[in-house]
Amino acid sequence: MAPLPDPARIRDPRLRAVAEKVIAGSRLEEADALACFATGDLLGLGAMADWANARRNGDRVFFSANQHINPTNVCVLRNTCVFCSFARMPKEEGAYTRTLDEVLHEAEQARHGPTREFHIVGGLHPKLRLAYYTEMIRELKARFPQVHVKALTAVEIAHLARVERTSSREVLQALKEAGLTSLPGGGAEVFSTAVRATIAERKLTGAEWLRVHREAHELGIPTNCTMLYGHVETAEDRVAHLAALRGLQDETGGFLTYIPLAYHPDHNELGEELGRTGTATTGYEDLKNIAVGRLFLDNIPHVKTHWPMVTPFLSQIALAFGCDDVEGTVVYERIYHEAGATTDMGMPYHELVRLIRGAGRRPVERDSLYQPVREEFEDFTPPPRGAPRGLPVVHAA
Ligand code: V47
Repeated sequence: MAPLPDPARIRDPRLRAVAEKVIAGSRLEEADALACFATGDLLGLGAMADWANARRNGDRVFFSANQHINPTNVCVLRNTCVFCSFARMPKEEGAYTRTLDEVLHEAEQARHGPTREFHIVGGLHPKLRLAYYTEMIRELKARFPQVHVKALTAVEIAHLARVERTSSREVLQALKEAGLTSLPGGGAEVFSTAVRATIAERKLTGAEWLRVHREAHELGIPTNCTMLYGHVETAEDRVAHLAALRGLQDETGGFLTYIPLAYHPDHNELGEELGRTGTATTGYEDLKNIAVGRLFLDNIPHVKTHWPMVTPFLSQIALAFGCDDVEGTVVYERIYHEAGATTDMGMPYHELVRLIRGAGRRPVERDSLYQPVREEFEDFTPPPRGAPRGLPVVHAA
């Protein structure tokens, strides 16, 4: 267990009252979260979040052997989600839509790796029907029965419901019957109506995003949750967003992990408007978002760092700032690389183990439901130099 944060050693006096609550296990108020976002005492904040995480998760850090698959980048919101660099109009250069065989082929390419999760998200294609996705999930489960399928954001679920002229609950039910395990947390962005009007005008509202997740939880489908930060949102917007996530979790208990997503400004309209390139957020902001997430979301079991966005280096540091969950092997990441991320497309399995161990933590390979898959790495030998990067490496089960 990390050493207890001593309120007397926290430099920012406004954080001392927060530290007392954290130690007592009392829930933080929105004003506490605002004080955390406002502080310059990053190490004091980190010590509190590290302690809160250690109390819950000990020194275990979870990761998954997963493969991201993006079946299409064609999206009806292409011109209105101004922060996104991934989406294309149907006839625009670079637009693609995979056939089912192509998706299966992409999954087969990583078959030699120990994949335990397919993470499937994409654009809102105007013509793709629900059957395309149910068939995809059925075929993947038939060929890879041990692999969990985490697929389709709340935004895609609501879009499919519109295409099919049915309810989002019906869509979720059909996907569950096909073999869906859980939903990823994308599409939440920031729930504030004013922010959404600026960055994602025609996307479903925050209330609708929460409704789809509530429905999933009621159907026994656990989900993840996210917040996109580092664009035009204020600290108040962030805290209101976190409060809404915490409120739903109080009702349903269906969220597995919270992932703060750092905005990337390259090749999108918003980045141009803001005059930013490269990295929009700073390491300070990235670590604060992890720490505040851990402290405020006292009812969500895990907080995940998305290394393709914030780099493996910062993800490793995040493990001392309240984070117990690292994005997995990924294999081939497209969404953030379109937006300027300079990280590798995927991370070999042994590098994830090394990254977690290097932070003095205990790696635990998990499945999509956070059940441990592998905790012993004594016999673990990294692959020979020159092994392909971005593809998971074969290891003993
Ligand atoms: O909703 C899009 C974000 C999300 C940009 O559930 C951008 O385990 C930064 O939600 N800069 C989709 N972010 C990805 C997502 C996710 C990622 C990893 C793990 C999980 C999980 C979920 O990507 C979108 C949006 O918030 N995004 N464009 C951009 N330019």
